[in-house]
This record gives sequence, C-alpha cells and structure tokens, in this order.
Amino acid sequence: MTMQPSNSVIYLKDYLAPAFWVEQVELCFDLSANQTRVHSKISFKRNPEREVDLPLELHGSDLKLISLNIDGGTLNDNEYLISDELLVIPKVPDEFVLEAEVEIDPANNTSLEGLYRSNTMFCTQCEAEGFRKITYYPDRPDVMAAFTTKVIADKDEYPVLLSNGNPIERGELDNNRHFVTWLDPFRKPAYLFALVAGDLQVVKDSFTTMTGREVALEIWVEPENITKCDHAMGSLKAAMKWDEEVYGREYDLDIYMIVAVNDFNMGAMENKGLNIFNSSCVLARPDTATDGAFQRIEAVVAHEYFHNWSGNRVTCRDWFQLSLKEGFTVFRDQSFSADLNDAAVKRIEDVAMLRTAQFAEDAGPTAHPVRPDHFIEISNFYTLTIYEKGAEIVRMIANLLGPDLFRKGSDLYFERHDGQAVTVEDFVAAMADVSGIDFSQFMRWYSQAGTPELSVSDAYDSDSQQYRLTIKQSTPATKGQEEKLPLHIPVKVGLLDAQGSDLPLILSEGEASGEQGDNSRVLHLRAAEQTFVFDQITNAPVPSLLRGFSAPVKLDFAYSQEQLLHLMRHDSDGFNRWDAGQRLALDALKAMICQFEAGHVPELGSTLVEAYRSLFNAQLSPAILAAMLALPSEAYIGEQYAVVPVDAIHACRKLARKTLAKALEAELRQCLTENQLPGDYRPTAKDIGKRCLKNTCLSYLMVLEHSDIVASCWQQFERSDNMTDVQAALVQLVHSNQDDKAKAALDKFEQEWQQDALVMDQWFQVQASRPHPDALARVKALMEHNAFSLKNPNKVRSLIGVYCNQNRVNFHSLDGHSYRFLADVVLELDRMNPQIASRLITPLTRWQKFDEQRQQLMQAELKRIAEADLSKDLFEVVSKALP
Ligand code: B3K
Ligand code: ZN
Repeated sequence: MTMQPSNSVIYLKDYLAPAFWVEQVELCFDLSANQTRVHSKISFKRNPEREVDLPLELHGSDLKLISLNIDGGTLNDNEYLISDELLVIPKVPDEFVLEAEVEIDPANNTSLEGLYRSNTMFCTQCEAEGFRKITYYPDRPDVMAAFTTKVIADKDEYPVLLSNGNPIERGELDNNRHFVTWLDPFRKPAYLFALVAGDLQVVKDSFTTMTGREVALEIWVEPENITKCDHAMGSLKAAMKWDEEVYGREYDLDIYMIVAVNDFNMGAMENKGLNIFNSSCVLARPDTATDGAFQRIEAVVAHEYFHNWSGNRVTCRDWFQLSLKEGFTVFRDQSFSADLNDAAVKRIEDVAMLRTAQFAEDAGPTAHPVRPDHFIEISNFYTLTIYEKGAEIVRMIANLLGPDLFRKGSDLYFERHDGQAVTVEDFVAAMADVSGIDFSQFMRWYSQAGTPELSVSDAYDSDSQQYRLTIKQSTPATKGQEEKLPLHIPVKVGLLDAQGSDLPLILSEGEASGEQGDNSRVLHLRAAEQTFVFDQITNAPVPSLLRGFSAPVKLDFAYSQEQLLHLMRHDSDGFNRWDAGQRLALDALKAMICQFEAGHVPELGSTLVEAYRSLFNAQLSPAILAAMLALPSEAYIGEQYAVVPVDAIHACRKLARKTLAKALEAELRQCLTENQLPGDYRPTAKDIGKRCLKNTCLSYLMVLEHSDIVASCWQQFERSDNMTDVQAALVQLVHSNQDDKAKAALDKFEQEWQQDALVMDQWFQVQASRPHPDALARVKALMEHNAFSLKNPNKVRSLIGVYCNQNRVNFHSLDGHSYRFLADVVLELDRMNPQIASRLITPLTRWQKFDEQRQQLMQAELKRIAEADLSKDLFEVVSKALP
C-alpha cells in the first residue's frame, strides 16, 4: 500500500478519484490548550468507480490516536497502520461508520495551520491541508460532506463557541463547561471547516436577500477591537448586494460570521458561514487605519464572501485547480472594487502590482503555470500567479465574451456544478457553451508559465491609406518548460489622429472582435507573428496598444517621446494614458541610470519635467493625477533589466524626484493647498483620491526639506485625525534627513499606539523601509522590541518582509550582511511556521537578477539553508532556487 515519503512530488496527471466518499461527519471538540480531544464519527461509502478492496487511507499529522473503531468494533493494533502522514486500514466494508478519538496540542501549534491559539482564543485554518492536523480524514477537496460540530469548552474562558452553518443546540455541562452544536447542511470539503472559541464581542447587523430571506451578519472580535468593525460590516453588505445584482448569487445560510484574529498566515479564509480573518483585513477606524487598509478590507471582505459561490458551492476537484476558485474570485473582487471606486485607478493599481511582482515571479526559479502540474507542498502555490495572473485569464475570457454572455456563462457554471468539485476545463466549457467561442488554444494560458512578450511594429502607407500593425509573440523558457507555443492573446487597440481623437477602425486583414468603425477593437493574436491592416487611415496615427491592459503580457513598441506625450495627453483609455506616462518616465530614468553607470552625474531631461507640469492643468481627477505623478517604483524599474543596477536605480530615482520637486515646486505647493480636506474623514473614492494627491505632493516637496514644508509635515503628523495623513507624514519625516524630527515622530507614535498591534505594524514598516545605511542594525534592534514577535506573521511581514523587499539598497548591500540576516531568520522561522518561512525567503531566490558578486553571496546563503533539516515548504522553494 502507498505510504508517501516526505518531499515527494505530487502530479496532476496522477489524479484519481477517492476510493471512498464521505456521507456525513460528526465532530466533537473538547477544548483545552494542550490536550484538546477531537472525537469524529464519519460515514464512508466505497466509490464504485474505483477498484474493489482498496484500503481506507486517511490523512493525519501531529495527532495522538486515542481510539479507533469501525461500526462500533474497536480495531486491534494489527488492523491498521500509522505513519507521520497517514492512517491506513487495509480491510473495510463497502459502507461503514468510523469513529476515532485523537488528542492534539493547539497551544504548541506555531504553524498556524489546523487548530491553534491566537492570543487567548482557539481558531482554525484548514486550507489547503490543515484539517489533517485536527483529525484523521480524507483531506482532499473532492471529498465533500455535511458536517455537524459540537464544541465544548470552559464557560468563562470561552463564552463564545462558533463553527460552520447554523447553531442547533446549546447547553451546560459539568465542571463549568458549556457546549454549542452547529450544523452545516451544505456538503463541503474539509478545507472549509472552521471553529472558533474565545471571549469575544460581536457587532451584529442583517441583510435581506433578493428573495426576502433575512441573514444575520456577525463580526466577532476581541473586546478592545469592538469599535473597529463598521467598515467591514458595510463592505460585507455591499458585497452581498453586488453579488446579487452582478452575478445573481444569493447567500444560502441564515447566518454569516467573520472573526478577526491576530495570528494568521494569510489575509483571510472563506470557511463556510464562518470566515476567519487576519485582523489587518477586517479592523479599521479612521484614526488607526490608512485609506489603503480601508480599501483592502473592502476588497478582502468581498473576496471571501464571493467565495461562497466561487469556491464553496462550486469547489476545486484537486489543488492543481486552485486558480479555478482564486483567479475567478480575485476577478470578482477586482470588479467589485472597480464598481465601488474609481475603475481606472483600480486597474492601474492592479496592473502595477501584477507587472512588478507577478512578472518577477514568472521570470524567477519558482515560475509555474496558473494550473501547475506538480508540487511538493501546495501551500507554496498560493501565489501571485495563481491569484493575479489567474484573474487576468478570467478577465480575458470575460472580455472575449462581453458582459451579457459572461454572465450567462457564469450562471451556467454555477448551475451545472452546484455542490460539485470541478476543474478549470469545466469553467471554460461553460463559457464556451454559452458563446460558441473555441477556447482550445486559449487553454494554454493555464498550462504555460512565463510572461508572454509582444513585439509590435507598424507601417503606414499614404497611397493605400493603410496602417499595418505587425505583432510577434514569444514566451521565454521557464524552469522545466523549455518549449512554448503561441497563445491566443486579445490585444485591444485604438489609433489616435494628430488631434488626439480616436479613429474609426476598419480592419481589412486580421481577426478582431467589435464592429467595423469602432474606436477600439480587440485584435486576436494567435500566431507567432501576425499582421493586422486598418483601412481608410488618412494620416499616420499614434497607436494605443493593449488598452486597459487587455492581456498579461510585456509589450514592446518603439514609441517616440512625442508619441508618448500625445497618448499621455489624449488617449481615451485612462489606463493607457497613465501607462504612456510610465513609459516616458522609465525612458528618462533609464537614460539617467546609463549616465550614472558611466560615472557621469545623471540629469533628468526636461521632457518629463514639462510633461509632469502639464498634468496639473489636464483636468484629471485627483486620484489619477496622483497616479500619474508617481514615478515607477524601484522594483518595477529593476524589472526592466536583466541585471538589476540596484544602487543606480535608487540614486537616479531619488535625483529625479528632487529635480521634479524643484522644477514643479509652485504647482506642487498649490496642489497641496487645494487638496486639503476639511471635515470628517470618509473613506470614499473621492476623498481617498484627494488625500493621495495631497500626500504625493507632500512627499515630493519634502525632498527639498524647506523648513516651512517640514513644519507643515510635522503639523500634519501631529494634528491629523486620520491615520492616512498621520502615516504619510510619519513616512516623510522618518525617511528625511531630519534625524531629530524622525526620532521625535517615532517616539510619539510609539507612545500613542503601543497597545494597538495593527498600528504598531505600521511603525515597524516605516522604519524597515527607511533607506538610510543603518537600516539593518535598526531592523535587528527592533526584533528585540516588546511589540515584535517572530511567531506573529504580521510582525514578520512588517519588519523583515518590508526590509528585504522594499529597502532594496540596504538589502542588497555588497557586504552581504542582509542576505545572511534573512537566511538566519528563515532558518529559525522554518521550525515554527514553514509557510511564512518559505514566503519570506523569496528575495534570496531571485539571485539571477543581480551581478556576479551578489549572486555568489545570495547563493551561498541558499546553500547554507539547504544543508539544514527543512520543512517541505522551504525545501521545495530552496531546491528550485539553487543553481
Ligand atoms: N483561500 C484562502 C487561502 C488560504 C491559504 C492557506 N495556505 C484565502 C483566500 O484566497 O481567500
Ligand atoms: Zn481566495
């Protein structure tokens, strides 16, 4: 019988349906910090589609088996086998009830997977394979069952006892204990199981669904956080309404609960009826949370809610299909945020993140397809590729179908597969069935890793009045995937005339969607090289390519500065207006970097300065103006190079900001004054845009360090009633050369907020990203601060994650000290929390992007890590990253 050794590779092609289905699960938890007893009663039925006589194999890890019986008869030791990962019972009937009792130790569970403690509460995280740390079970998403869960605990310590579904019974027991029993009538895989117990308080509300059913909404938090739930509750109600209106999806249970916990590996978890959230993704009050946090909460609350259909009612057959639920749900939450806020700004933010971080992942040693075909540890695949590139694939499908057909397709998908565990093919089949579109070539998006590159050239012929666009596509080889085939890529284009107006597009060669004469058409690129011909073009146009970022690709076209300025001023596509500005800025920065590397003093050309100056009079919304005034990040600039010139990028970007600040001081000052917001804080798109613009201006002006600006920055820090403005001012003070002010601000902030874990995360972040040479020493010192703990993922991310990913000049310092530091931390962390360790190591795995000296230093640390006894998680990442 199969006993999988550790670190073995699991392949998609080996998928087999389970040998047994589960009809019904009854669980009883008797909670205690170190000795929780879990009793399970599971009815199994042999799957007639698998071979007869297969043994029963259940997953289980870190469990102490107390008792085991089948249909009431206790099993002898020789009737089952136990390894670190499995319980195997060779001989079982075709239908039977298995009862097991196990003991687990939540208080020493630092992996934050399975049942664990966060502060004084108990909570769970079961996705992807955490349920096996709770009891023996077929812990795979295609095994779905109805769960009844009884939770028993001390009445005073744990007055609140929650699980999935609806509460059906509660009562008192001996020894000051009580219990609540929950029934979840919807069949679900074990990864959606949840349990919470603690001394919690609740904010209650309700939602009336489209068919008039009343759903109780509850947000459970530790008592000190009770004033921070309003925004999440508002977001939840907005998400429920939006999903009814846009997708026709109604909530199904009588109650929907959210619980906030401090110790959490990810953002949140969509457990059926009982979402468990990282407190950072649910708690907000104007004085404690920034606009960014408010928006993230809105998005994450919606994301988890949307999973109730895209993930829970219709789930994944196996973990290779992870993007089936995650890509689709990210697309849904992006659309929701776009509808509630400024759609162009939302698209800009999402694409900026994708192009910076997902493209880097796709070009690195852990690159994988949106549907991977093998893994060692599935936790390593909750990636930007699965989530964000997965969402881009769904976006392309939605754009190919158009809104009405896409809605029909999603209705068909949900209806056809309600209650099932399905595959990416099932999703695409529903879309194909309603539209008649052939997706066979498009499916390669799911199986090919790497970012496709488009190289576009054009030619205008005044005699024939024809304009030709020739597009070549290629996808670079990635680890284990040398050969790439051409993809079906939707390229949305427009053509601008000399006045900046869109020309009607009449296509005489090439496949496109839309009507002849439209201002934008979507070209269907299928071959490695293809030419598209536009007729009746009376003058050479300026092409606006990849409008709205219609496909997740890199696009190269030899734009002249004049063409970019033209697009930046006139493009009817908001995204491409912004992108033209980014291209112009990148060109200017690259020129500076060249000068810097040649030993010259770099200078920012006047074209960019004047282009930025003109933005102030361009009638842009504050949010768009802020986005257009921001230079590409150091990370994104680095992405443009085969070998990242770390120091040159930092120096040149800083100098460019200074040049812009000097030249545009008057405009920046005026804009700063005009965008002050008197009155109460509101996290509306309009106000967020204004605050963002104002703080963008402030950050430019602070480069000049004029005393009046420093004084007003201090005043903003000291007097603002909202964290957005306080934090923006704090960053400027701490990152300036005004050491006294920086220290004073940090001390004051610490004094005020030392009791608030989430606000202290910001305090750590500001210091971790400070680009001064003492940064590493400071990070090390802060690890000793009593608000820091290596056991808390938010703290690790805020201090160490931010330092290693955002403080590039220091992290890549040629002494190699930061590489050594990260390796040491990762080794220590791997023994506590493998998921966090294997994520934190990411910047070291990107050694290919750096010069020889840095490569050697980074590789040496990876080798040192590889020699230790590692978790599966870290082993998989490090072994991929080693040369
Ligand atoms: N589905 C969860 C992810 C849990 C990952 C655990 N390793 C969050 C989300 O995407 O909604
Ligand atoms: Zn999700």
